[in-house]
Amino acid sequence: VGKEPWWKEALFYQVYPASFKDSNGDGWGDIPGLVSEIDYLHQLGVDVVWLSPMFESPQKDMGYDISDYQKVYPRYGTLEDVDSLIDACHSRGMKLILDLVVNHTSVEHEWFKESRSSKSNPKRDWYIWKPARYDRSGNRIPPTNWRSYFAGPTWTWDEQTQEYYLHLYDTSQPDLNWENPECREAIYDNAMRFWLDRGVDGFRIDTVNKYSKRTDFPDAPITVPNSAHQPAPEMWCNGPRIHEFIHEMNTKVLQPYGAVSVGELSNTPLPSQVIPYVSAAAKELDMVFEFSMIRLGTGGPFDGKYLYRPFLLSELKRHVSTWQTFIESTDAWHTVFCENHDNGRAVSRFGDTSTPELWLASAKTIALWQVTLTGTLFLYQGQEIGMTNMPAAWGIEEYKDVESKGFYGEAVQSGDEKRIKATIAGLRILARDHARLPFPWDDSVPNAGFSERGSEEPWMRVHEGYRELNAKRQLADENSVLSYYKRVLRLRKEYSDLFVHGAFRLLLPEDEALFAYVKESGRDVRRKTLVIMNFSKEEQECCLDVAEVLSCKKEEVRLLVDSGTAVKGGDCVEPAGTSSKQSLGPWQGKVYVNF
Ligand code: ISL
Repeated sequence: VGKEPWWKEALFYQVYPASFKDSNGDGWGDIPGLVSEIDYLHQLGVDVVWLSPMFESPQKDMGYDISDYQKVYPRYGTLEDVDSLIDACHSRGMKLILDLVVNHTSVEHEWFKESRSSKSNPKRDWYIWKPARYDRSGNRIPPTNWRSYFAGPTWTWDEQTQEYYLHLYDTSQPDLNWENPECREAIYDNAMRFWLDRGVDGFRIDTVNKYSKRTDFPDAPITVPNSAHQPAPEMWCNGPRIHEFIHEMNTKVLQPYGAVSVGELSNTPLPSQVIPYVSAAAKELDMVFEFSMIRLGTGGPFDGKYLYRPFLLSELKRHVSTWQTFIESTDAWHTVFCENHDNGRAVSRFGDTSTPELWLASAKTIALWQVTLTGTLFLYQGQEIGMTNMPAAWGIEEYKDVESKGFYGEAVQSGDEKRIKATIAGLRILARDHARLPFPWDDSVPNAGFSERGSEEPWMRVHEGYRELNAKRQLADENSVLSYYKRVLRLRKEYSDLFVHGAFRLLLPEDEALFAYVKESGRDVRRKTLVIMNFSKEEQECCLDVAEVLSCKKEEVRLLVDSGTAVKGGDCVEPAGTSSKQSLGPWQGKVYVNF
């Protein structure tokens, strides 16, 4: 579509380095391992690899706690390995983006070590330090009552300098002080220009809406009774200077390098709040991740995140529709994703894993759903083979994530048996750990091709379903989830005016089994597509008259995709001419076009 930026139609693929491919048998994935599988990604149709943090880190939050922006965590490799990765991508016409984590560093970062060394250190003001308060009985209490994301207060006391430092996440992740201009310059130089100069093409920007905090540091209103620490995102999300800061980052770094950017916008649920970040005219970010859809089923992000709340398909559709249409009549752009390293697997959350047939059908329909939505599409490693959550029988000790442990620990501390049970049940669906299991490359014993034979235990246990569910097997099977992804990803590009750019209209909003929408081309309003998917395990009758919805004659309707048809090679395009009544089998999806 004319002079659209390249990244609108590009396929992005997130690699979580610890879990992708281990080349040296130490039980952790690494960059040489990723390089060795770059053709796998290329053949899938990936245009841009987004690599989650591979920087030096004590790994309290799997690399989102960085102790040196310019060093590679030794288990992941070396700077030279990153150079090889850049070459491997560029020589295939692909790009590489890194994770930019600059809301906070690790406590092990030199900047923080200096900052905490004394009140008069020149870097003292690079982090957020505050004196204690005292309650009526004279006990020391933190400067505010804010609760952190991973449980507990957002403040940690420093004995040596007798002040508290702020951390929205783990106590080992102190927040940088973006109010300090020197600190901002150091971030741009150290964490951004350094990598852009080496040839990296841009960044996924972590927690991009949290740099500007309220500087009067008020207490949050009490919304969780009997708790010392209160949810307080309004004190630090979308804060007073946030747009100024991001605009500065854009004009000083992103724009001069032509770097692509996608910002992570949690706790920003309103389109009116999101638009300023992604409006092209604002010159802040190219794209953002918005979380309403992916947060379905979770409780509040603070105290109750893992208290699972079942949801209806109509709710899911409402969120999708809101975010599909919010960019219309603006110059903003949107992303499409249903997985990342912070969420349970899509097929376990939105699909059905109760039988192998339902797993296969629902994984394909999730693929069809994602590839037919407007925006830039992001896949997370393993989504393309329909990876599932860890087996329900695995014990709580398999959950290694700092957030899982924080919420579970808090439940245990409460001594409330019901809450402990509910938290475990919630973790089984929602925990961030599920997406972090080693990638099953093949059926080799013991590590599914993730690590060499006879090597160290992988840092997380391999899913025992790997003999059936692995990439090698799916590559050889044209009816696999992987083969299906490849085909529908090709169609997404071929008909990008409809699938990547089309105007979305939800049909049957109240239907709790069928997910149907029509999309219209901006190039030629007569070109339309209808997507109908059965999001249930029962057969469904659909009352839509396909020709009428597509505003064409019955003979002009073509069935472009039918996820229920076993494909015998070639493309899945079949001529149709269709009756008005549609019947869809369990998790079957169909796409019709009128040309
Ligand atoms: O609900 C949340 C956490 O419970 C989110 O809103 C969270 O703030 C958001 O997903 C931020 O995540 C990112 O930064 C974190 C890191 O742990 C995540 O892995 C990363 O994606 C801190 O760096």
